[in-house]
Amino acid sequence: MAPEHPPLIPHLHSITVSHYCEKVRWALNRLQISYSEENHLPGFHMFANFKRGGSRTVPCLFTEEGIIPDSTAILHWLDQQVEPPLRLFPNGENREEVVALEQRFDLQLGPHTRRYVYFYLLQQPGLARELLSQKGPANERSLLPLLWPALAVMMRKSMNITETASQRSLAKIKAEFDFADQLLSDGRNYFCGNRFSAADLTFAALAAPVLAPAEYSVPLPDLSRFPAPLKEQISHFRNRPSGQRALQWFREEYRSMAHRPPNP
Ligand SMILES: N[C@@H](CCC(=O)N[C@@H](CS)C(=O)NCC(=O)O)C(=O)O
Repeated sequence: MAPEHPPLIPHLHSITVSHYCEKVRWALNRLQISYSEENHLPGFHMFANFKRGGSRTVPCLFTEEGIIPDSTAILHWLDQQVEPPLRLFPNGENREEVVALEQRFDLQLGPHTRRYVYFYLLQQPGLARELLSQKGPANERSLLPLLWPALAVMMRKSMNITETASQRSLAKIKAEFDFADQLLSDGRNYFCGNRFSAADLTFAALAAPVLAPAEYSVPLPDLSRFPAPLKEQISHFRNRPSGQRALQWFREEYRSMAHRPPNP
């Protein structure tokens, strides 16, 4: 007998351009999990989340089993929905290392790439508004020009976006790329073991603001529109070994591996 209600597919609340949301989208696509997505503009996302009992931040995933308010917790939950050979956190000996690296990049890379790039974007309101309002409800997009001054102040305050802090963040990003280059320096294809994992996905997704990959699921502006110092740093990071690898993962590992033979 058919169930009374078909199971609900996970519903993702996102800020379209957010790299933490890209991390979750990547996992959903990779694991071939059907989902719906509700894009919001920054600031408005909170009201949408609160209305459904969710968290302040996005990504926030609404599932039949409850609300999952953090990208790492979401990745772990998604992983449990698929068969072990497809999982992003392997069950074998590399598991602890993958868990630790995923956490590390989440805390030590994600906030810094975001702050560094926003420092420049907020100086170009036209470009910033264009980038932030590519998707999302029409009312939010139409209110954006009016609310922009207040929103820009709020973003600067909540992410501590100052010149000094952005330079500190740049140093932290370089330190994480040093660490990642070092891990890859023995010629391995992935950070842990011989297959793509949550560690690789998290590094690539959260490094994306300083790599501007063509495959990012939201079209990013042409580099020629970025201010010179940001453009220079993007070229620098794109040429680092770990930057090259992250760009390769965006090209080759974004989609499902269901059609490929599982790794041993
Ligand atoms: N550790 C959290 C970080 C999420 C986060 O910082 N999300 C940002 C978007 S990139 C956000 O919602 N910012 C708006 C706010 O803090 O109100 C995660 O992994 O989900």
